[in-house]
Amino acid sequence: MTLRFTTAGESHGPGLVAIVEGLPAGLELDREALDRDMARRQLGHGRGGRMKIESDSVDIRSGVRHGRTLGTPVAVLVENRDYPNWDERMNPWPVDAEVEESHLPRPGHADLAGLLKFGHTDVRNVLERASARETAARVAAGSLAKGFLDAVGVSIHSHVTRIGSVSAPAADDLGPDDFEGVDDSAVRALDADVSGLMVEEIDRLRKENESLGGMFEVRAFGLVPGIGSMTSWSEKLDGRLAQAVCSIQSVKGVSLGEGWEVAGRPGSEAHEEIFFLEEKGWFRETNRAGGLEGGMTNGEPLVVHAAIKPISTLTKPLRSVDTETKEPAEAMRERTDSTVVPAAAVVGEAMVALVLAGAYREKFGGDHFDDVCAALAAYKERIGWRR
Ligand code: EPS
Repeated sequence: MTLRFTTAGESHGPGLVAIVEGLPAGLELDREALDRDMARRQLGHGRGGRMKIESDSVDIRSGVRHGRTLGTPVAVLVENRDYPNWDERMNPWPVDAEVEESHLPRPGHADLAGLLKFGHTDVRNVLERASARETAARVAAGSLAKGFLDAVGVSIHSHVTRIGSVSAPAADDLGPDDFEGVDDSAVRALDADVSGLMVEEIDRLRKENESLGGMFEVRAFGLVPGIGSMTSWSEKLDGRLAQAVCSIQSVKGVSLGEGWEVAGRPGSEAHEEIFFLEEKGWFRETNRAGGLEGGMTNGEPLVVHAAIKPISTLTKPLRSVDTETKEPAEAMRERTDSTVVPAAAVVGEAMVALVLAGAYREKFGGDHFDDVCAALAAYKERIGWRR
C-alpha cells in the first residue's frame, strides 16, 4: 500500500480536483486544519488581485463519512471563484463568442515549450494548467496526508528563509514550537525584523515592476528511522522528496539539510557522529544531513530547502516573439503576483507530507488506521526507538 494522488484543473476553469488514494480507513480528519491549510496558502505579502477573488474551501466528494476516512479514494473539489469572469474564455464547451488567442509566450514560463509540444496556437491552452493555481489542489491533498502523519506523531512546518536579496539568519536547531507564530508574519518568516525587511524588498521591487524569488525551508519532526530505503534508487526518500518539491511551480533547486554547504567541507565537519545512551537510545548531536542518511530517515528532524525563481509574468515584460507572425514582441502582460514564496512554503509542506505519508504507508501497511498504529508500535519496539 502506498499513497497516490493526482490533481486536475485549469487556473481559470470551473475548479480544481485532487484524488488521494491509499489513506487507511478510520482516520479522523480535522476539518478546521484542512480549511486552515487552504487559507495559509493564500496568505503572503506580494500576492496579486486574484487572491481577493478566491477564498479557497475544500468540498469533499468521496472517501470520507462523518469525519472519518473509509479507506476508499478521497476526491476533493476546490472551486475557482474567478470562473464566472472567464466563462466564455474557459468554457469546456463551444461558445457563441470570438475568444481572442494569446501568441506572446513569457520567458521563464511553460508557454513556448508547451505550445510547441502540444501543437496549440493559443498560449492560454498551456498556461492555464502550468499556473500555480494548481497548488490549491496539492495543498488540499497534502492536508489529508498531514492529518495521517499527525496521527502517527509526525508534524510538518515551514518558513521563508529568503525573499529577493533578504535572507533570514541560519537557524539550525528549530523545534516544532518555534513555528507557532510563523503565519502571523506577512511573509511567513520566523524573525520579525527579517520579515519587515522582506516586505520592504517586495514593495521596492514591485514599484520597479519586478518580481521576486526566494527560498523556503520545510521541517518534519517525529519521524522514526528507516523511512525510505537504500535498496533502490526509486526507494530513496531524499530522491523522492527532491522530485516532489522540485515539481512545485517555479522551484529551481532543492537541498536536503546542509546539502550545498557540506559539499565544500572536510568529511570530519560534514557528518553526524553516532551516540547511544540507555535512557535515550540512539541519537546524534548534529543534523547537517537534514535527517536523511542513505536515502532513509535517521530519526533526526527532516530539513528540506527549496529555491524559487522570480515569477515569470512581469509587469514590465521581457522580449519575446509573436508565435503567429514570428516578429519580435513583448511577452504577454497579465494580472500577477510579485512573489509567491510565502505560499510556496505551504505547498512545500504539502508535497513533503504526501511523500512522507506515502513512505509510511509503504512501511507500515494496514487497511484500518489501528493496523498502522500496531505496525508502527511493533517496529519501534524492535529497533528500541524511545522517542
Ligand atoms: C498565477 C497567476 C495568478 C496567481 C495564480 C497563479 O493568477 P491570475 O492569473 O488569475 O491573476 O494569482 O495563483 C492562484 C490563483 C492561486 O490560487 O495561487 C500563475 O500564472 O501561476
